[in-house]
Amino acid sequence: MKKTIIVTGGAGFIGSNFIFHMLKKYTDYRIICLDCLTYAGNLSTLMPVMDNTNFRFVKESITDRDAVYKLFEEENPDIIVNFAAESHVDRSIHNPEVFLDTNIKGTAVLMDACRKYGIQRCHQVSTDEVYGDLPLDRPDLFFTEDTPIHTSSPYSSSKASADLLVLAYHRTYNLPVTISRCSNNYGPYHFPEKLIPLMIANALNDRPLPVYGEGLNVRDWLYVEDHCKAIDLIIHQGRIGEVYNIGGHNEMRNIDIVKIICKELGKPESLITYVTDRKGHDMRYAIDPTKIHNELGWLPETKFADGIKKTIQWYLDNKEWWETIISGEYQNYYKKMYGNR
Ligand code: NAD
Ligand code: TDX
Repeated sequence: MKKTIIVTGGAGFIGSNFIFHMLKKYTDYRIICLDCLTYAGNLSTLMPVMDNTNFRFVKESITDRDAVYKLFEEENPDIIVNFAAESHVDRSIHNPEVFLDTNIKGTAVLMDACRKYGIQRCHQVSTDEVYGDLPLDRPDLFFTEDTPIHTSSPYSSSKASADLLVLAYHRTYNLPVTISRCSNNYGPYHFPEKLIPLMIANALNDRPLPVYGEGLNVRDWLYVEDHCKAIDLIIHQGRIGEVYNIGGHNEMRNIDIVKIICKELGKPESLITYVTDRKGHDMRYAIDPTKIHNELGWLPETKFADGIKKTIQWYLDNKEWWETIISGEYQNYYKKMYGNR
């Protein structure tokens, strides 16, 4: 059945991949991207779908109540999927405030709109970081949906606050919500401030590869398309009021990721430079995806060995996309973050 879906944050990494997935799979759905185009939002990413008559782009902030209400009045959406967020942990350590505004207050505005105008499903895209971290010497431990919230950074605290609000709106106002908590994504259109695209871009430019601390921190990597497919399943078949963890049991140490990138690009490991560690750096993330597998039949399809090759090839084929980004304001960011590290 035809649906209208508002996708917030759709000019960013995962949101744009989700829009591509949905427009391709559901040719009768109307998809509206609501994005205020922060430094992380990129309209050029959405160019391939701009002329699609089932797609509309709206440049507004999720924190702007009037703009959000107006959009709900215009579009009468069936579903909203909230990707819009400040998403970079390092930036949250330098400047937490915007994380609170966007990630918490913005989420509340969207849910108020859902209450006021009605909605079939309000889906919150959350993160495994709300569970805090796991020790390196306990490989038997994983995050389940019942793992207590225990955050480390202003970023993860803001995401956890949003999750709590979403669940409160469900219990208090009966809002039909779902939440997904995914592990680290990688793939096309990943902003080059994050580990994998930053290392690819630096390696291609023969610049140092800044590994925090000793590079032993572990992340659980998932190809972005697999995340998008999981959200697609949850918004159509997930149980209202439920949280679903998403992850593919693909734990890797940062240093090993960087070495793989060097190898794939034929660059020397001597580019690797160990720099001062991130403050409060989480040691290990590891998702137990049993619930989404058992209830919705979801399983990741892309193996890391294939996904990282595809991703690197995408960055080689789309140099203009990331070179434009790193030639602008990004230079100041890079100096501030890595200059004296
Ligand atoms: P991103 O930083 O690439 O994109 C965020 C997008 O949100 C940008 O297009 C930006 O312009 C937009 N945005 C920011 N503030 C906004 C506002 N006030 N109003 C409207 N739009 C706004 O982020 P991403 O990596 O694509 O992450 C998307 C979501 O997924 C986030 O909620 C993040 O917490 C979550 N998540 C990310 C990962 C990951 O590995 N990247 C993993 C798990 C969960
Ligand atoms: O230059 C770097 N050097 C480095 O060693 C960068 C940018 C990162 N790192 C390390 C820090 C982390 O241990 O690599 C790991 C991954 O870092 P990020 O790419 O910044 O991701 P992370 O902090 O794990 O958070 C990501 O996954 C969960 C996303 O950015 C979040 O939005 C998501 O919620």
